[in-house]
Amino acid sequence: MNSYINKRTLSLRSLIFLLPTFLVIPLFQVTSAQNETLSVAIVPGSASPFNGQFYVPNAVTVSPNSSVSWVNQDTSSHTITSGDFTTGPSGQFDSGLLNTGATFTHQFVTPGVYSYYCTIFPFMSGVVNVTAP
Ligand SMILES: [Cu+2]
Repeated sequence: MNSYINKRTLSLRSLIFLLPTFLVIPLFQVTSAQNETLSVAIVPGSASPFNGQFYVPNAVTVSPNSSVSWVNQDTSSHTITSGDFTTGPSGQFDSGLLNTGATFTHQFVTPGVYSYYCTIFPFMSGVVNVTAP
C-alpha cells in the first residue's frame, strides 16, 4: 500500500515538472526565431567623415518580424533614415533626430534589402537585409 502511494505521488510530481517544460520550450523557440532584436551602435566620433566607422555593424541580416535597435553612442545627434543620400528618404522608417544615448527601434516584417543613412551626416550609411521566411 505504501509503495503504491509513493509511485502515484512520483508520477504526479514528474507530470507537474515535465508538462511546463514541454509547453514552454517550443513557445520560446518560436518567438525568439521570428522576433529577434539586433543592436547597431552609432559609434563615438560618427559626426566626422574621417571616423572610419559610423553604424556598427553597418550591414545586418535578420529574419522577418525581427527588430533592429540603433543606439546613439556619439556626442552628436544622428538619424536612421531609410533610403540613401543620392535619392533621399524612401519613407519606410525614420528615427528623426536621435540624441546622445537615445535608442530607435524598427521592426522589419517584409523580406528585402533596406538601405538607410543619416540625413545630418550623409556619409553615414548602412543596410538591413531581411531574409525570406
Ligand atoms: Cu549621423
